[in-house]
Amino acid sequence: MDRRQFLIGGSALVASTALPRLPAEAMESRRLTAKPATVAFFGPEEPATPVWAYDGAVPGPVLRAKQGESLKATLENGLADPTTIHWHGLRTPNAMDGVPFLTQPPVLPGEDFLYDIPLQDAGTFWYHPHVNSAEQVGRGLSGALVVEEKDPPRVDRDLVWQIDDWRLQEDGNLAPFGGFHDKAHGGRLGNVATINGKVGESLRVRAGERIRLRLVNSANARTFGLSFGDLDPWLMARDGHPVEPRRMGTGLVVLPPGGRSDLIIDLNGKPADKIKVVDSYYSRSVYTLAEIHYSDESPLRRAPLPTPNPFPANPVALPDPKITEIHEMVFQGGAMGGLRSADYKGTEMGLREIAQMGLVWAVNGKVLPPMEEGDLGDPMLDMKLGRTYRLRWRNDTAFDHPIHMHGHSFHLLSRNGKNLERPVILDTVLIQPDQYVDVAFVADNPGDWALHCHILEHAAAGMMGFLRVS
Ligand SMILES: [Cu+2]
Repeated sequence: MDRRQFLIGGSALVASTALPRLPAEAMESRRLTAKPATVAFFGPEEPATPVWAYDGAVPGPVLRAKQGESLKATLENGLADPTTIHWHGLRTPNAMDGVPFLTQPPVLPGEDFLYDIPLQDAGTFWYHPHVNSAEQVGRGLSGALVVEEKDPPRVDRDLVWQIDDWRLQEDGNLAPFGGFHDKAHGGRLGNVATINGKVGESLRVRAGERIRLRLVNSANARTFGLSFGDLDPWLMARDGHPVEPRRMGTGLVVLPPGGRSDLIIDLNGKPADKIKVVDSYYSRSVYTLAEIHYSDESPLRRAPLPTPNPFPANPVALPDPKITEIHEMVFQGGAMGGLRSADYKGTEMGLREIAQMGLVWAVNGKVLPPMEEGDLGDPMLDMKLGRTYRLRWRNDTAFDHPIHMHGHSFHLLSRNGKNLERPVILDTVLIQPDQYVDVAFVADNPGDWALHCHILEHAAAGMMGFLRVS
């Protein structure tokens, strides 16, 4: 029934102009069950894909909680393998960080584990296993985590796009995991991209709407570089942390694996317009990731909305600018990287010998041991609680590396020695070949914290170590 037929002849509903206050979500206290499931990426006519999923869905449920409250989630392991959950981007107590052997024993099949995390920061985060991550995340175990501000910015709708890619075979199965080629090159790049587990997402919008779009890249290895036609989105936050709002224009919204961006998009087009969202990060494979379709409805409001206010800052400590000592970490190795040999547990070894152990990357001339039981190696850096540290991460390889630090968010200061015009706080920074970045942070969270490349095949092949704060 179209209720508009009851409007008095010649009348139209008055366009609403005020932005609504979205209802606050209740604090999450829930179970998350990791277990096998199947999904039909291309509909019921095509072969289904066996996946591993939280609560039977790919991606897992969007968890919503409020800043200042606690996230309580019990992981129930219904897999045949041990697992954990890492809460990517949250500055958690060390015991809640989900890194096997470093911060907790892995959760064995049939067992469960309660994660109880005070939420200091608002923003867009995500969760995924940290055990055999390349396979467990690659098979579908991941979900978005939204921590709402105490007084959320007003928008008409608050949406999550969890972006992923999959390496699918024609029979519907995921291609086998663990290939050495992926480890030594750009990681496991997929052949099918999805948004919220769907191929060919089509977002219905109404002219005049203002939406907040939370982008999460949960792919193992693919960086996405998105453009939104002439929508000219506002970039509002990266990795959960607010930035000074700025128009993206025709610039790409770049999301490395593990990275997030919050956009505000004012849908200033006309009813029935269509917009293509294009991924062009890799110039050799440019494709349409999604479409945005305006409905035929009359515009929700007539006048454009003003510039959005910046989101409130999170309580991240400011690094002490007087600290100038730089700790350099040079990432080396991989295919075409020119590394001939490196130290492994005190012995200099040729790259071929190292590769026989499934390892192919090194940091400062050392191959980091796989972080397994009783074989964690030494911290890459010992830090004193409360002090500011400046790290320089240098990419001396032929591939991109999105470097991710646990337990802290860092200030990105410069790229290749050039200070950033606009400061950003991140937990994952994309470093391209022959680039280096300087980051700084206050080591204010005690414990052993993983530091690794978020191309998960790289992390599995020696690009994962840890920092100690004590
Ligand atoms: Cu890497």
